[in-house]
Amino acid sequence: MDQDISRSIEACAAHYGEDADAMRDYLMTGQARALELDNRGPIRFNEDGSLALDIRESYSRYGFYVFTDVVSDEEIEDLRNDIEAMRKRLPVAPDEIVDSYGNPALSLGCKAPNLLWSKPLGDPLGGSDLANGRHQVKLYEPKAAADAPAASPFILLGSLQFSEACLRAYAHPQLLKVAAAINGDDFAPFNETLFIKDPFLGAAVSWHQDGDTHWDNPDFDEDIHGFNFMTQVYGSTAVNGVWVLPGSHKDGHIDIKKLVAEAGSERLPGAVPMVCNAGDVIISNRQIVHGSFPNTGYEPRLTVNAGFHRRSSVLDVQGAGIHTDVIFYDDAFIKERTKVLGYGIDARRQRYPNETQYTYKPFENDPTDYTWNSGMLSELKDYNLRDLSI
Ligand SMILES: O=C(O)CCC(=O)C(=O)O
Repeated sequence: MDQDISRSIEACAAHYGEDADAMRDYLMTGQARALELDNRGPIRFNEDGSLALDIRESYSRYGFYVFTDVVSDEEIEDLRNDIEAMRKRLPVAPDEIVDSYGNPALSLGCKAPNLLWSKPLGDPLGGSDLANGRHQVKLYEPKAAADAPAASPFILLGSLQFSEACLRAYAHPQLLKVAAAINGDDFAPFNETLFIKDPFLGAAVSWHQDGDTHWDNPDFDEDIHGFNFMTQVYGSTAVNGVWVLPGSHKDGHIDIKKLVAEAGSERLPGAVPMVCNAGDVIISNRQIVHGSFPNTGYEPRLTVNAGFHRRSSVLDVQGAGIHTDVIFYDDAFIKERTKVLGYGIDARRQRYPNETQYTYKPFENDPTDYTWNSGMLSELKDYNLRDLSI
């Protein structure tokens, strides 16, 4: 990990009052343990295209794996520039309809949920009924600086409709090969989201598991609720990153209130932070117990999240109603939702003509024209009404 975060560990501890020492110790112990795990390195495939067995096994053992140096510096620069430009076009405050230029804000008129705000260093989901109540406890909300804004951007759902760089990153061929290796050649999308953790502002996401639908499915297994790719635009640290309980993705639906009560604090024993550099991509099982503390450090984190499912987990399944209304997902619905992948592959081909593009099996005999033209982003408006929320 390239970032020296000792200053941020101190800054973070200083936000925790009488728990300062406990927090400092938790961050340092967790970071050291995370770096000892054998679950990081470049993406590797066997000659037949299958994912290297040790990677598959390590991902299965821990429930997450850090793929290093996946996204090139050039692409990271594109993402940073595009996301910065996009942020200037977000509404200037939660109830405003104009952006920082005084123009209609980017997300104006969208029917699907998109930008979520939080009070600085808050935990807006924790202990609430939001997202079917899956964030069972509220994390400590440190006090933000007196000059902090009243609210800051926290999560942006449906991100591909707002950023061509995100659309291209979505179709990264190595990542799509991993998606096929884990979820089959006919893998299906989940959703795409930005998690925004600005220094001294970014909100917490309380401990939770993402899955909602298949806990009691007789065919339940560790991969049935899919996974997220978390591309790091600035890197991820013990202070600003997501923490996980390694291996918990195999343990079914977990009573997190009980875990916290038994621990006597929100600092769950055995958890580790997902630490990595800009350009690294974490694959994280959606069933793993995970969460992030408010960003009380100096380094920003911006995660470009994109999730994928097994087709059998979503086909002819009633959705959980977390990211969209409760909807029954049939083949036509999934096909429509998958169009963004076709556009992403073509957008990427145009930007990186020398790269071998990913061939997505279900498109092979599909007559749909996935040609991408710059300026077509508006046609993706509200595409996330079809998120496959399970
Ligand atoms: O990025 C974060 O802080 C939280 C991510 C998360 O909870 C998720 O991807 O499900």
